[in-house]
Amino acid sequence: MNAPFDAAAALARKAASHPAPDHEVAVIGLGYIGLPTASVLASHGWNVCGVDVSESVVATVNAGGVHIEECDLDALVHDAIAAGTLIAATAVPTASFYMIAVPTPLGAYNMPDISCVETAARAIAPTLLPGACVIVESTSPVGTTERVAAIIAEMRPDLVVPRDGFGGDADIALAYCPERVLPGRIVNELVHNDRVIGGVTPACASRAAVLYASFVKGDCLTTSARVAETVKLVENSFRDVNIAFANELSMIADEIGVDVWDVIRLANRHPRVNILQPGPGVGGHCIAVDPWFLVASAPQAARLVRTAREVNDHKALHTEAKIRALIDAVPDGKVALLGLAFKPDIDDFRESPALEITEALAHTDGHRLLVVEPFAETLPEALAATGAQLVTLDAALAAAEIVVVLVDHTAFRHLSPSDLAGKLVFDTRGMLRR
Ligand code: SAJ
Repeated sequence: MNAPFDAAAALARKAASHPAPDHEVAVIGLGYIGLPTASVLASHGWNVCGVDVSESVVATVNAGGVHIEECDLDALVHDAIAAGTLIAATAVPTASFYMIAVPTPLGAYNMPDISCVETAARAIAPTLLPGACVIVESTSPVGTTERVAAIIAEMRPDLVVPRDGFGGDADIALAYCPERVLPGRIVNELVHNDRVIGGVTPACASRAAVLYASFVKGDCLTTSARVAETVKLVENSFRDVNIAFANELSMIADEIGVDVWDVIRLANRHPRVNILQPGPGVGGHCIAVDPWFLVASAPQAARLVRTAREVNDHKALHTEAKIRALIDAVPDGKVALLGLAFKPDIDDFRESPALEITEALAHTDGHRLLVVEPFAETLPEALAATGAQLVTLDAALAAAEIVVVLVDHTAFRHLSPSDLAGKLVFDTRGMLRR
């Protein structure tokens, strides 16, 4: 009896039977995920080329520097460049493994924009040798890996490109493996988190798993590309829905006149209840964005996910209205706004509800605003000409009649009721209760 055909082994044989490519791994996109991943791979024995459209990013990385703030990243990049295992370039080289880690922003009407992934696929296609493996890491709507396969198939009719349900002898592998790391802990979580690796075929998943198994200490779990795409969107939607519950509770509590922090603290003493924390809204480039990709994938069915997004977006407007009521209660009083970042102890202001609220208030009352943000050296562009001032915490507390906690940065957590005596205080994060 013949042994069953092993497509993954056949792919590996194809890769070995061709001349060695320029690089073992090409990482397309040197941003928050691509650069840490490229340098972690380079520190695990791979010969890596990081590719970016920005010449200044490429120059910075080739000089051993970083253009983003992330714990442990600078040393990792510096060492990999010095060792010669990592280089950066603007053109895609021939490689054994290609990893696409480019942005997938929200376009008009909250629809995902995957044009950067499509552009990356078009740049990779001409360089592919038989045996190569292309992996998409960018958070993507369901079906994106199949779209990448279609682009490659169209541009490279000489290659047998795998497709869903195809069990035969493909020339390349295509897979989806979502990043799931927390900003501030990226380098650590890249290595220690479990990974979900979805292949267009099972052989594609096995081939991609070879790359991840070389540096991941968590489990590498293989599945189909569509499941892996859905898993990523579900993870961030789960968090968004749960934060929306906490935010909705805070608005219900306002209406019925109870303290939401007391309600959550006491409800969480139930052994199977774990309510998250309300805040001024939800920010960042993941939780506030990715659920829309799930909605776009199944608009009629994704009712709860859509509503959670709307509740969390509405919470920022609700918070702004409550601050305006305080501003109106103290005519001409100065207002200290503590924090602009999207979450504590981070210098990232993307989709930040604190920034959105501050901008809205600055439109009408800029001259009354004293902004305190330890992670900013100057005010963001949108606040620059509004009359709002960036000041130290001490200066803000000395001058302000109203104090609003928008972000619970560690630098604010020592504040006690006596520091705020005589002022109107609005703590959107429950920081002063902890
Ligand atoms: N927030 C609350 N209440 C809470 C928890 C968070 O209001 O109880 C707010 C935060 O202040 C912030 C927003 O939610 O504005 C998002 O913060 P986060 O810490 O939940 O998430 P991110 O955006 O820093 O990272 C998330 C993570 N996903 C999950 O926790 C499911 C991370 O693992 C993902 O890799 C990342 O998104 C991503 O890139 O998708």
